[in-house]
Amino acid sequence: MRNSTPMEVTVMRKGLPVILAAVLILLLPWSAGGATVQKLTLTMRDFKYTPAKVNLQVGVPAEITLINRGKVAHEFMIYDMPRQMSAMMMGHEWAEKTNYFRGHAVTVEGGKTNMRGQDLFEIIVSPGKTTTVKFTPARAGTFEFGCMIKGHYEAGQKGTLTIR
Ligand SMILES: [Cu+2]
Repeated sequence: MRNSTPMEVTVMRKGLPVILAAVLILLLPWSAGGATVQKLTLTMRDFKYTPAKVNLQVGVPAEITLINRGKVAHEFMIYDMPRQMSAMMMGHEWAEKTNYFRGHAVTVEGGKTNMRGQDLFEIIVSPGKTTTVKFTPARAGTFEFGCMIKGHYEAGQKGTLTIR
């Protein structure tokens, strides 16, 4: 700017509102429709999730795609970080008690689901299948996701979901 000729300054002054208008037009569909979706893909294997550490933003629609590349079915549930979860039944109880999806509107495309009352509790994905889970995280914190099928959690099929 310091070396600009008067001509260049004029162009810049006239050009700025046009550029601003163009930026606004580009941004409008995103802000107006809330079209931003945060997408995550979790691959399920016998017996782990990849990646095992993921992040989501609170208040932004989320889409989690679960791909089962294992030889057996796997579950997906999100719950509070457990202090200790040695036995499988304890795990299921904890996951149910602290189920992240409580009070959330959740859409699941593909896969089987189990409900607890009005709330989605777990999603079961068959080998070779893909399931998409859509919801808007309402609560921030550090949570665990895991598969509570006998032996799977114990073998390490779990991960950490941080919601900010
Ligand atoms: Cu599993």
